Amino acid sequence: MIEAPKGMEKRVEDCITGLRHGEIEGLVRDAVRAGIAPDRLMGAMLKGLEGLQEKYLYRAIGTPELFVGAMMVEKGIKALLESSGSERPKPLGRVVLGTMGSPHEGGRYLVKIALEVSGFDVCDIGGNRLPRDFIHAAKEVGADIVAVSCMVVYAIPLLKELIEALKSEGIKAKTLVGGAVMDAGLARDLGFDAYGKDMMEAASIAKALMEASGGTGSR
Ligand code: B12
Repeated sequence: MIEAPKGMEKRVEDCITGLRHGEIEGLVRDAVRAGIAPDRLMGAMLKGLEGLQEKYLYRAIGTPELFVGAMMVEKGIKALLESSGSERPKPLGRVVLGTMGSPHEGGRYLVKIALEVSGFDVCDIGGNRLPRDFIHAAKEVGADIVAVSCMVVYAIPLLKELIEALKSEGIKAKTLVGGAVMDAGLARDLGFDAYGKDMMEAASIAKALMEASGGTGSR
């Protein structure tokens, strides 16, 4: 019997919130075969990730489970792209993402997956990055958004340098920052367009930044 599309989307979502990591690829492939549109499946995986974030906030799960969930979504996206071929949804925008001045990568990974499952193309430039690395990547990919993870206080002056360098290079990409030592006030004082406290905010704020600039970033 062919399952109703809504039922399959819910199963994908529940698979992620239930952390049943062995099932995600098969479920996504079955859903594609059943004719569910890629953007609906991405939406189902995003809901799954949202569900995990909620559990995390209520301390029902810890950080390791969040990473398992993100890895499941990464596998799900890969299975979706492999099995849906040319039907790939048009990206919402291009994001350059990196960690400024330190090697921390956990938060950046979660942010990357949340952005990807929300429909963004993400160019992850890694950790221990300097302003010039962001500038180089933003020019190379034509970034709509430059997103920075800032995990240590000694990277804060580099954030200021980055904002100045983006201006002087005439790069009009929107800027988003987050990480353990950041908050909204500091982000504003440094000249960032937005601050996000976690991966889900990173995704929703990136969408809002794109909408505010008419869907094309500010390039
Ligand atoms: C794990 C860890 C490490 C690991 C990193 C391993 C790795 N491969 O990533 C290691 C051991 C390498 C490390 C090293 C150091 N660390 Co460290 N580390 C941590 C720790 C314990 C956890 C970080 C983590 O993964 N959190 C889990 C993830 C999920 O959370 P998160 O990263 O905060 O990300 C979330 C949000 O912040 C947000 N977010 C993150 N990035 C972005 C980006 C955007 C755009 C948006 C919107 C949102 C967003 O969304 C994420 C999830 O939803 C933190 C303590 C802490 N509680 O944060 C210290 C911490 C960040 N480290 C710290 C320090 C000082 C260091 C060292 C400098 C220590 C030293 N003296 O050597 C070195 C760095 C050395 C160097 N070479 O530069 C300090 C920074 C304090 C400060 N005031 O500067 C912290 C806060 C610990 C502390 N309380 O002192 N560290």
